[in-house]
Amino acid sequence: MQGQGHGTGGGAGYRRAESGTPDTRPVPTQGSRRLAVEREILAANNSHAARNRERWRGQGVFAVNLVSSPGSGKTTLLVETIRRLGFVFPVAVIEGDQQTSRDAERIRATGAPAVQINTGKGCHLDASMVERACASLDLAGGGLLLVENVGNLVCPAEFDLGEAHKVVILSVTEGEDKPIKYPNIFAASDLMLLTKVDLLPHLVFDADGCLDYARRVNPSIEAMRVSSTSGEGLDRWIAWLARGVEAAREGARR
Ligand SMILES: Nc1nc2c(ncn2[C@@H]2O[C@H](COP(=O)(O)OP(=O)(O)OP(=O)(O)O)[C@@H](O)[C@H]2O)c(=O)[nH]1
Ligand SMILES: [Mg+2]
Repeated sequence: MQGQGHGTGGGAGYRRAESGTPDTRPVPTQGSRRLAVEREILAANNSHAARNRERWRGQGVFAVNLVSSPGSGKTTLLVETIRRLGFVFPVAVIEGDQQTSRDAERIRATGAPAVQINTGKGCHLDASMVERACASLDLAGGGLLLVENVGNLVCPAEFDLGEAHKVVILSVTEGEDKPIKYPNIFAASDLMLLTKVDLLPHLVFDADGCLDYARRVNPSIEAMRVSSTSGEGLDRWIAWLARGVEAAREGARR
C-alpha cells in the first residue's frame, strides 16, 4: 500500500537572495498560507481518526500506535510480544515504513496478519492510510491492533490515528535527553517503553534521568523498561496490552 505523507512540522517559507546567499527572513504570506494548509490537513486527519476510533470502539478493538525513531526495536518488540501472547485474543498489525515490506513479513512469520503501508516520501502514518489498511484486516471480533508508525520522533506526534494510546519507544542507545529535545512525542504518549535495557551495562545512559526528563514534558506518562533480547519487562508490557484488550471488549459489549 502506497500513501502520501504530509510533514506539517516545518518552519515558515524562506526567500533566496539573488546572490545565492540564503535570506532567512520568513516570507509572511507564504508562512500564513502554509499554516492554513497545515490546519486543513490536521482537521481532515482528525475526522478520519474519529471515524477509526468510533469503529474500533464498536468492534472492541484496542488500538496502540507505536512511535519512535528508526531502529529503536519496535518490530522486534512486536514479534516477541505476539509470540508471548499466544493468540489468546485476535492480534493484527499495521506496519508503516517509507519503503519495503520487511517489517510486515517479520510479523507474518509469527502467524499474525499484517498490512504494510509504504509512505514513500512521507514521514508518518495518517488516519486515512490506517483506515484503508484496516479494510484488509478482520477486526470484527475485536482484539489488539498494533500500529508501528514510521520511524520518526517528530511528525507522528501530530497525527491522531484514532488509537487508544500512543506508546513512545526509546532505546537506551539514543541518549537520555531525547524527551526534552523532542518533547511533543513524549507529551502525546501515555506510555514510554525504554527498550534494549540488556545493553545498559555497556553504555553510559542515565535511565532514571531519562524518566525524569520524560515526566518533565508529560507528568502522567507511564514508563516500563524492556528488552526483547533478554525478555526483561515483557510480562508487564503484555499485561498492560491484555488489560487494554479486555477493557475494549467490555466497552463493545455495553
Ligand atoms: N540488544 C538489543 N537489540 C535489540 C533489541 N530489540 C531490537 N534490537 C536490535 O535493534 C535493531 C533494530 O530493531 P528493529 O526491531 O528492526 O527496530 P525498528 O524500531 O522496528 O526499526 P524501524 O522499523 O526501521 O524504525 C535490530 O538490529 C535488532 O536486533 C533489544 O531488546 N536488545
Ligand atoms: Mg520496524
